[in-house]
Amino acid sequence: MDHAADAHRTDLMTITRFVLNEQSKYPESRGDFTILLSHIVLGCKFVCSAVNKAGLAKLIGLAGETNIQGEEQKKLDVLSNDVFVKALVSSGRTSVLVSEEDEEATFVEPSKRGKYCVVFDPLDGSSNIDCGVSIGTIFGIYTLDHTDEPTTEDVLKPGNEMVAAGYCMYGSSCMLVLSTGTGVHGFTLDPSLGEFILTHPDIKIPNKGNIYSVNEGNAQNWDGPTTKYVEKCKFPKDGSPAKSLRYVGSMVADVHRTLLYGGIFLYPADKKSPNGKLRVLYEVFPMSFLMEQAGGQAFTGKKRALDLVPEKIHERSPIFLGSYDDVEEIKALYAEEEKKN
Ligand code: AFP
Repeated sequence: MDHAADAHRTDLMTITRFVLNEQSKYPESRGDFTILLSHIVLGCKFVCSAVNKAGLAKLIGLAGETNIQGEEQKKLDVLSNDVFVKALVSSGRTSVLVSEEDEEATFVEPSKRGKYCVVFDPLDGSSNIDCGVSIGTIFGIYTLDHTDEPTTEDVLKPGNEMVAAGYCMYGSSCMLVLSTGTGVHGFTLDPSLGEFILTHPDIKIPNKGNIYSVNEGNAQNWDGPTTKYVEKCKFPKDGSPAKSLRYVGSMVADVHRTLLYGGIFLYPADKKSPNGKLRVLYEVFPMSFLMEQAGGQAFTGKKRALDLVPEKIHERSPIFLGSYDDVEEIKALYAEEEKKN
């Protein structure tokens, strides 16, 4: 047995150690955020294990219910939602929860309330479950000004007021990507230890990328700027090479690749869906927060995505996010269009 190697293996930056280190920078901190995060981490580990076992456990399949979006819910969606709601409530650090799977916000009973609100999509990309493609959990965290009588207004805040955001991707490895407002850090689950280990410190998105990611099947319904932008990606007139197209159809996977390799992810408005498809609170905001923290940008077609103020908890918005210079190009096309009108 190589004891020296084993000893070295224990000097790992686990996610808990990382967050405790961050916490020590704020002497007034009482550890509430660390506790909340440890419950989110537990939820992610649980869902990861369920996703890995899905085929074996025959969890795959329809649960026979439809969610508020009118989509058929899969068993794993139901399970993941239950897991996260229970984990968040039992943390004793939350007051309001908004989940993609629940029509109404959940208000935590007074004895278990804490100062945080969590918005989340427990299992995003669930139409990919049956074919084993990467799926994930997305979350964003707000701080409440009070805990006496929380209302939905407490989560209808712009994304720039989020204190933390992240996602966990259940793919070839299980990876949790987190930002508490001081950069973006990636942790990979070591299944033998059951711990998330810091493997991608301080992720920075390249300023420009050579990949664009969009559902081109919707092209006939796009507006002018999106059509022009994608045309430029395929037939650049400035002599630069054409961009490659990559699209999984699972936001966590598409955004994760964009964050690591650079480029742009687009879910624009179209004639059929004038507000796009993706949800502001638990898809657009957390991913935009991460992109900005990594040095990229996130734009709605009208404004900086994090400046949106949602009016409904399940509101949608078009979104263009990724490398700074790539998003700059689409912003210029929308600005041109606005000048014409
Ligand atoms: P599902 O959860 O229904 O698979 O939707 C996934 C998603 O919300 C997001 O993860 C993808 O980026 C986007 O929808 C894909 O949408 P299209 O199938 O319309 O391209």
